[in-house]
Amino acid sequence: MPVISRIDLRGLALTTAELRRAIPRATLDVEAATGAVEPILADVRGRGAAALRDLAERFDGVRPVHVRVPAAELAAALEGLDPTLRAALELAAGRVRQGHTAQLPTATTTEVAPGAQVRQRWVPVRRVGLYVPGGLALYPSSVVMNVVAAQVAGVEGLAVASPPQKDNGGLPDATVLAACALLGVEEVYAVGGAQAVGMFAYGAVGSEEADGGAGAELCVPVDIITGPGNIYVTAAKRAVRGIVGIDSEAGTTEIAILADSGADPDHVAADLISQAEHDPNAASVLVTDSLGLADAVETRLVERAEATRHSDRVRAALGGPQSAIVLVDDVEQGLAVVDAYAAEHLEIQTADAAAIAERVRSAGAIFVGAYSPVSLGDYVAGSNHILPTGGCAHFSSGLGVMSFMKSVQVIEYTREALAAVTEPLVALANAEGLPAHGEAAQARL
Ligand code: HSO
Ligand code: ZN
Repeated sequence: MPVISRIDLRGLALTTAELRRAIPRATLDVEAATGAVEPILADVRGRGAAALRDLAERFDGVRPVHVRVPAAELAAALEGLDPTLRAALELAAGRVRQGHTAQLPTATTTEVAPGAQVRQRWVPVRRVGLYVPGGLALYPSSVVMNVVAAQVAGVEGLAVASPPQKDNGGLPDATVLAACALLGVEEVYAVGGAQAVGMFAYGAVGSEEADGGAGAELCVPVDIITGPGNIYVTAAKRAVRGIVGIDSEAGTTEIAILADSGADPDHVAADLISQAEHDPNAASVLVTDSLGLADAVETRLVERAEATRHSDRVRAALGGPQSAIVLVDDVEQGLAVVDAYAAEHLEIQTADAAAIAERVRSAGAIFVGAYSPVSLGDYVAGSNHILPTGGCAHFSSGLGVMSFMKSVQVIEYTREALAAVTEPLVALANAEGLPAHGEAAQARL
């Protein structure tokens, strides 16, 4: 079996719908997971911390003593953090802070007529629940992405949840805890999966002494839940949406690379493998008009997949139906293909890469040129790595300060300005059969 399959689109004039289906996606059925998460959400809602401990035992293989991580454990984790790693986290956080500060929206004021003012101002939500996955890898970098974006937005209440680890006495991973402490987050829970989403959406009361006693308020509900996760986390977020706000769906990772004959096949292969190592269902897609590049990348994929630490996972991801080398006639057709695919991450490694990137409508994040690999954005670029997957980039954006903000419209008219529009106001009110609306304006004049 080849390391990766090929899809040949050369010579085909595809319709928009055909373009969207040209690259298959992993069949991870979030809808199907909904049935599994509903009882979990109901259990957390009904029994609070008692349910959280039972569910941790079942799904994480450990029963946490502390559902909320004690302050002393956070301090100890920061104390024990390797200095090199600390410096790396500080660099990452600094760049993400810079990149996100520039995103802050400005209020607008419009004088639509003399004395007639409409304004829009932006406010952060009060409290957020930030999810940091565990599972096949550990994600202190996702602490940085979630927390810094929320902090720059001005959110006052930040709570982080991450799965309890068997080898850390039922606490989340030590580096995850250290990253929280480093960024000043004091409220951290050893809760993973759908149960974390339930806790954030409904809040949770304590059940033991370690929670402050049975019935004590352990976790207060949040306004918005963000962060990446598996299909159960994603299904749970869908289920509680409306009770709380959620960010876009950030599920199993995807990388698409649009490359021409000028790209370095070894770099292309390295980048495809870098995201394949996340998950056997990860998608790695190369779209190219160069048969020479396709062949050379395939050779390098075989060699690198063999040598890499997570060889089995990488081979599963590359060999899955969601990964492929796609042959196109030219970069122009390739652009249409990747735009229709709407990858979480899109690399452009072609001549005039910046100009091509400008023409992409749909991608979670675009990495331009030979020296901007996806792993740069995963850690230290200054952008956010919590990005829409599964085609959600067609209609949603990666995490940023706007994910934590909402706008309020403010209307202020003078007597004269109101008088000037009362006639059309009354006409509209009467047309809708709502005369009291018109009378509310007329009564003032
Ligand atoms: N590529 C992942 C993020 C990540 N990579 C975290 C390494 N650590 C999804 O964008
Ligand atoms: Zn990654």
